[in-house]
Amino acid sequence: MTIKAIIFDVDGTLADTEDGHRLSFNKAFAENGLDWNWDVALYDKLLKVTGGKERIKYFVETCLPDFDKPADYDEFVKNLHVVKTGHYNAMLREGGIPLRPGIRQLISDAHAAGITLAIATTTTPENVSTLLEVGLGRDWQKHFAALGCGDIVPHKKPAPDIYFWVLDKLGLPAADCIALEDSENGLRSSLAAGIKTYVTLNHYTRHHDFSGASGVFDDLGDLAGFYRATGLPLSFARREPVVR
Ligand code: XBP
Ligand code: MG
Repeated sequence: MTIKAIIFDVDGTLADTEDGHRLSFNKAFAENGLDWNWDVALYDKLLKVTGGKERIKYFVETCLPDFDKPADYDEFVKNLHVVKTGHYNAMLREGGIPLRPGIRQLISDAHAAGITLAIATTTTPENVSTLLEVGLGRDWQKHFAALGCGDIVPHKKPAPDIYFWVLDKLGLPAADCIALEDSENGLRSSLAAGIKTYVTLNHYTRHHDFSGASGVFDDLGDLAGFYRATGLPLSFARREPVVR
């Protein structure tokens, strides 16, 4: 199999973003006079549901059965999510959420080798562009041939919709691509689209079931090992200074 494209998940994969999301949700709740507070343990459970708006509704349904829903509940949730996204983007712009080890080098090595790169994520396009502008520079979009984000598809991960959308945009069969994910929902989504998938772990997903993954890594700090495991036609020439 010659890998023609790498499709990247975003949250938890390109960067360890979920605590940034969690703190931003809490700021939005406080700003709207809600005494809701998502700590790490609760957020770990709520991450079962992908999508920030869907996650808020899941929280209300499962934790606040007596919550007096406002007349236009959808609008209420949408507004909370807009406020949350504002806080999250401010956190990104302050440089608070760097790319994970090896990600920048992998993107630059693969792009230079002519491998097509794409994004398949549940989060919003705004969150992706701010994260990657900070992490890769203003011209970050030059690296990616397709950006599959958030509400562009009717069903979020673990449904395969976002990966089918990206494959269609790339005009490539699943067999020519690999995906990089961090969570069980993400892996189920990419596998359901028929895409060979590698996983990098984080503290929210370490306990997830990664059956079906072609490889599971703590992170991409050892890019040479990742290139060997995936068969990516890339030679790893360390260019980033090794921080001792
Ligand atoms: C992870 C998600 C997202 C984020 C929050 O997305 O499920 O919902 O948790 O971002 P990924 P939003 O597919 O990149 O792992 O509030 O913008 O949804
Ligand atoms: Mg993810």
